[in-house]
Amino acid sequence: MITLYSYPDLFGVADNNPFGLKVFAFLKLAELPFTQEVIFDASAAPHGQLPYIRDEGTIIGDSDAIIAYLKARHGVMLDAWLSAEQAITDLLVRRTLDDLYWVMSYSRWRDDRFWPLFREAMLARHANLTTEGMDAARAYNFERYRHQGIGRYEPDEVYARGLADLRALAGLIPPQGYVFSARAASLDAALYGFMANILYFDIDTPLKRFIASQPALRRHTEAMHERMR
Ligand SMILES: N[C@@H](CCC(=O)N[C@@H](CS)C(=O)NCC(=O)O)C(=O)O
Repeated sequence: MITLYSYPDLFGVADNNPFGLKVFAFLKLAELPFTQEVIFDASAAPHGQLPYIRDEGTIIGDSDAIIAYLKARHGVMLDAWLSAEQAITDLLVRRTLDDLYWVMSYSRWRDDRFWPLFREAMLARHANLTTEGMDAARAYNFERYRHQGIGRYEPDEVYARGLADLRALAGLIPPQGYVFSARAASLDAALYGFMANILYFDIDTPLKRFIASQPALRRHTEAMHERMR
C-alpha cells in the first residue's frame, strides 16, 4: 500500500500544498490505492520537504520524482501515449508551475492583505495549529522568499510574474477535455494541484481572480476536482 505524506486540507482541497495535491491527483487518476497521512512538520521528510511517499520499503521525495517512480514501479500508462513534443511541453509546464508556486505561497504568507485570512482559515480548520506556530512558519517563509529572490520584489512585480505564468498556462487548456486530449495525463494532475489551491481558496487574490476569469482553465480545474472524490 502506498502512503502519501503531505500537508493538510483546506477549503475542501485535499492538500493545501500544490506539490502534494499534484501527487494526490496523480494517484487518483492512476487509480492506485493509497492512504494520505497528514504532516505539519516537514523536517523528517526527504530534502526536508513535502510531499513524499512510502511504497512498501521505498521512500521517495519530490513530486516529479514520486510520479516518475510510480509510473515505472506500477506500470502507470497515463503518459505512455504522449508525443515527444508533448513530453517537452509536460516538462516545461511543470517548471512553470514550480515558478508559480512561489507567487502562490507569497500571496498566503507574505502579502499583508491575504495573510490574516489564510492564517484564520488554517487555525479554524486544524485545531492542532497555534497562532505562534503559524507566525513562526511565516517568519521561516519570509527567509525562503528572500533567498529565492521573490521576497525582494514589490507585490505588484510578484503578481505580474504569477499572472504571466497563469496566462501562459491558460493558453494551453482547450475548451473541452484535458491538456493534450480527451484523456487526462499526469500533467492535468500537476495543473490541478496548483489551480485548485488558488481557485477554491476563499481568498480573493489576483491569481484567483485571473483563474476565475478564464473559462477553460476554470472548467479544467472543476473537471479535475470532480475526479478527486
Ligand atoms: N520540488 C519539490 C518541492 C516541494 C516543496 O516546495 N515543498 C514545500 C511545500 S510548502 C515544503 O515542504 N517546504 C518546507 C521547507 O522548504 O522547509 C516537489 O516537487 O515536491
